[in-house]
Amino acid sequence: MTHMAPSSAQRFPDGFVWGAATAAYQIEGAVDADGRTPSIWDAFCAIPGAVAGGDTGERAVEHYHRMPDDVDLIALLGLPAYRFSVSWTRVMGDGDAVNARGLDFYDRLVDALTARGIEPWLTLYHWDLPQALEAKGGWAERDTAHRLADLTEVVATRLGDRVRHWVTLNEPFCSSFIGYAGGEHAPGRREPKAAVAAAHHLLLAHGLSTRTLRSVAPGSRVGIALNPTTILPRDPGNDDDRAAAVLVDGLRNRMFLDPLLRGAYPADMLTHLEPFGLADVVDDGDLDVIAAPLDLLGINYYDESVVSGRGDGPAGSTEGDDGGPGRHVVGSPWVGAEDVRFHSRGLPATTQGWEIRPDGLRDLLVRLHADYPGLPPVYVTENGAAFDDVVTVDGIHDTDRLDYVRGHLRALAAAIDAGVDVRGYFAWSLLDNFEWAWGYAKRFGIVHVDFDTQERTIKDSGHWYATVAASNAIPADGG
Ligand code: PNW
Repeated sequence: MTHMAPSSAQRFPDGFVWGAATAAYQIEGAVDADGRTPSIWDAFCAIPGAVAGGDTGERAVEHYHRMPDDVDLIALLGLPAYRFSVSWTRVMGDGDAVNARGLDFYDRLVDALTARGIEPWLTLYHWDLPQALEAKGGWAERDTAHRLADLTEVVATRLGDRVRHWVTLNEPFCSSFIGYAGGEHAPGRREPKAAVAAAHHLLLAHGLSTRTLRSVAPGSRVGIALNPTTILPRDPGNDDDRAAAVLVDGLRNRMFLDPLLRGAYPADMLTHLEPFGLADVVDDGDLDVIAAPLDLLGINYYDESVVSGRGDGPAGSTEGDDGGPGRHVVGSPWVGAEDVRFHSRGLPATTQGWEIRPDGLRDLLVRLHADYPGLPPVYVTENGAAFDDVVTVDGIHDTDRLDYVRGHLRALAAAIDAGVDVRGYFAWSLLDNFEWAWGYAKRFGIVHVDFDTQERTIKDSGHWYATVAASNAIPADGG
């Protein structure tokens, strides 16, 4: 990099929250332990070609058995907050009955965190629907929303005395459109109408869970983690490209932001998704439930997208790659917009081909602040990058990941300067882990995991991030 480092440290506002994030299926392993039953990800991993390398979460990084050591690692990094998710099928088994041994694990985790002064941020749903519920139709069924509220009640009743920060859902765009239309994520269905129903039922589940949290764990702070991003037309002067960008922006961003923050689906999405039954699944009163006030908005940020209405790029993929990382053929998550093309800009990219433009984070946050008056306080609930690690005798010098995080933190500071109320940042991820359809081929950790020995080693990015958290600032020397 040739740009000059800022001459003085960039400080963040007092009380800014620094943390790292994980998700249950990506780290826990122990899929049969203590009464856990299969989720859609266990079932999806068994489909030949669904996940690169035939990888599964069966072992993952053994967090279920190494939890106390992993919590020590968070303490060693000096991070004041840790975002994790609860495995639905550990806590509720096949659906109705509470599985005490599974719930005990999260009780121990929360105790371990609070004993070390680490604030738990609990995500209720990070993609691991019980397979038993999928067998009944999954998120395409309205009843599933009520089942998540049941889980919320169980978890909040047990942990609500110690957990003050709750995230209902992680990235409902992915759980609905990628899981039910694109098929690149579990449950691997390619049914556009089911995906649209799933999107609404996920939002409803968020609203019902929020309501439950208000009554069971009063005083807690409740939010949702979305993954909005900027959708740019390849040629801003081309009508087709501009129209494609508006459409993709609708499906990825406004479909979720508008019901939550404005209490209504966007008019253009109601029209666009009319043939796919959106209006049919929305009952009277649903939007009031969905739009209940939030205490915080989680933003997971990785990259931007450039689209055109036609052309020579790969059709309908999520991130510009043609097809999934596994070998099976995946469809398009872009319901009714399957002809949209995604393009690269030739920028430096991560090993997933996700192009790096840190200022995109600032631009996104400034836009959200402008478009949604009354935007709740924002926390970046995920940000990070997949790069290959070179393990050397004197450490893991992941300069590329460190640069990525530093660039995005500078962009975050710029968003705050521009008036956006941003109050925290969680690095994705604490540990290298099971990266969904990419399996173990992509590493996001600020801590390296040897997938054979399970040994954990803090990377340079992790050491650097620890200094940021300790000083509440990006160091002046840039190093
Ligand atoms: C997010 N896409 O996943 C998830 O919240 C994490 O669990 C995941 O490990 C992380 O980001 C890195 O991928 C995404 O294709 C997966 O648009 C795919 C997409 C977006 C987010």
